[in-house]
Amino acid sequence: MNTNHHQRPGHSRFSRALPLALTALGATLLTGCQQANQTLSIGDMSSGYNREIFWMSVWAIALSIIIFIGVSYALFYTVNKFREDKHDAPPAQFHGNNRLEVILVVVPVIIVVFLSVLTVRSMARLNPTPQNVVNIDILSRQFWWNFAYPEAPAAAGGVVTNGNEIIIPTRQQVALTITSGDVIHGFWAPNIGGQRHALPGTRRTWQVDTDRPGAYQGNCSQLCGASHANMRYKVVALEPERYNTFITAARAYRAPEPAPSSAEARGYTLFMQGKTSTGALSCAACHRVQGTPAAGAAGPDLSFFGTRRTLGAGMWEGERAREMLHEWIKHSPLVKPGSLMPTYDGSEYRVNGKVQKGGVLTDAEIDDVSAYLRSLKLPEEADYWQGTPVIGAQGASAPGESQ
Ligand code: HEC
Ligand SMILES: [Cu+2]
Repeated sequence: MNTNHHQRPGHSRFSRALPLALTALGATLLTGCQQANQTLSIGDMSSGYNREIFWMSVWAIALSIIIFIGVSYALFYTVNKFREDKHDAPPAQFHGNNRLEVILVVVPVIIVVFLSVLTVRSMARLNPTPQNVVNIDILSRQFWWNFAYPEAPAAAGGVVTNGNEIIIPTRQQVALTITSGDVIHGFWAPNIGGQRHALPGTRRTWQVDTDRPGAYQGNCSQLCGASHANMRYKVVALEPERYNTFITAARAYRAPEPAPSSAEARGYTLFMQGKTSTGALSCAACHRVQGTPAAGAAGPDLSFFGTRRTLGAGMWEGERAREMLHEWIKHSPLVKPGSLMPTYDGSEYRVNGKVQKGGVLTDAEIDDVSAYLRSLKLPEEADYWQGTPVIGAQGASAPGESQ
């Protein structure tokens, strides 16, 4: 049907469609990035890390598109031009073409070298010499996180530490040093950039940053056990002045002393001593509360628990977290599979496959302990949730609004 197959292939339709396709692709990428600023995404351009990775991808993708078009063109051109024709004599045969072979080796080498240079440059930019950085140590354990500030010693002893909520300054490089207390976990807060594995016995440091204040969602990104998907955290980025207010208050913080014979005071005693008559273990054995004798390290730091908005390593947030606190203390392994916190309703739970039996606290006693925990508040001006927009959460909420 096509008799003019010795003509040059008709590529005018192709060349007209190409700019259209590229424009569509560009538009998709751009709108994608705009939305990404409000959701859980590596396309969040507030992060220098993400910007660097984005522009590297643009180069890599652009090169790939150029190569794809070049190769496709050569392919279709050749197939069309040298199509077999019954009436043609066999085409002239030739062997070897030095010029062609050199080109086919040199061009890919140039492309690979170019991409390597870009990669090394990005790596160097993402980890500049550690000056003027904020250092934070991350400890990951089944199934929770501790964030410690080695440069912020607390007046009450130890360093400022927060469980499951990490506070960072905006517009500054933050050097995170991660390790694991048990199996391999993964730190992954897409909006601030940079995923890292937490390996037991190893400390690994990398840098992240963001220009925009907000509370960003973080998750464990390495399958680590029953509650891997419930091993979450919040990255709360504050303007530098607010960050400094937080750190200053956190350094000076001592857990408030409960008024005599209040619910908080009864809760304090139970928290510190447990209840031997019913076998209820002391909370202080596993949890630290800055400015009290509680210095346990088997569970997340609870120093500012009253200021926190999450519970169960980010399983619940806001109002829901408040509602769940009683249930949590009563039997956390029931509401969070694999939780290594004992039960306080006498029910059985497992630690490393071994069945254990929890001690007992009455509902009233649990309410007293909850009241004590809620009293563990940073001063108002250091409340890092106040007015912080929540970004990338399931039910993203407006500034200051409680979910
Ligand atoms: C044997 C150690 C141990 C004891 C004793 C213990 N906990 Fe825990 N606790 C943990 C662990 C481990 C977690 C983290 C569980 C998880 O998220 O997977 C935890 C988590 C918590 C959390 C949630 C923190 C957050 O930000 O998600 C609260 C609140 C808490 N414990 C309160 C208490 C109270 C109150 C008591 C005493 C009545 C107590 N714990 C006794 C080990 C313990
Ligand atoms: Cu994990």
